[in-house]
Amino acid sequence: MTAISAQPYDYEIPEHGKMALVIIDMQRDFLEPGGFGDALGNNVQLLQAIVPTIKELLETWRSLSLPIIHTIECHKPDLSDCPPSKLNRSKEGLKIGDIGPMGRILIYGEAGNNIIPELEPKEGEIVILKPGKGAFTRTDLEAILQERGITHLVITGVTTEVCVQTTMREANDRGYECLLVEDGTESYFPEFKQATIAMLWAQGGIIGWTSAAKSVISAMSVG
Ligand code: TIU
Repeated sequence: MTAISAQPYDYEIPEHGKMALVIIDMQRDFLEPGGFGDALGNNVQLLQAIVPTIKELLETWRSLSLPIIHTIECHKPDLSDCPPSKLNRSKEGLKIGDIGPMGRILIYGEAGNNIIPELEPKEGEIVILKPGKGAFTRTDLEAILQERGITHLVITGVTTEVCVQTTMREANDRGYECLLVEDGTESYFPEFKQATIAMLWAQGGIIGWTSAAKSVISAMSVG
């Protein structure tokens, strides 16, 4: 067994097949102009920086035949899975379900809802469609992890303090050992990203670990 150099201390790599790469919501809706992130008033360009890093992690997992999980934040066309508490958050701009330049905002199957081409899932990789921020909420993720014996999650994606942090907290409460890749996650608010990283591993790793992608990749290559 080897370990990844991480904060607040090393993260031990489990036996082969038990550690999944989780890529959260790397969709056009969050990374490109005209999507959901843009409609909420954010500078979506900020999220582009992590694409090559996640791609490198993805290629590492693929080369080692390890489990890969992609998530997509999306809703049904009739919005029956989008409660008013989510639909009515923003008072300005396009809302979920409205027609934007890449199709209906945050609706499954629309062009803007797809994962960006650079990180497109391959056959055999798990894709979780999630209506909430957390990837365990109203999805089959927990059942899939249990069925496959996955115990460790290396987490990437957007945005750090919203869907990424919520998912990591949900996972930790369910008993999964989680490591967030610091340069594999991004926020529209750099200060929120930094605060999230610090709060996840404070108090002796209260929610889990964080590490740099190069530390993850080098440990995987050795192991
Ligand atoms: N708005 C924002 O920061 N995030 C989301 O709405 N969803 C995700 O984080 N994926």
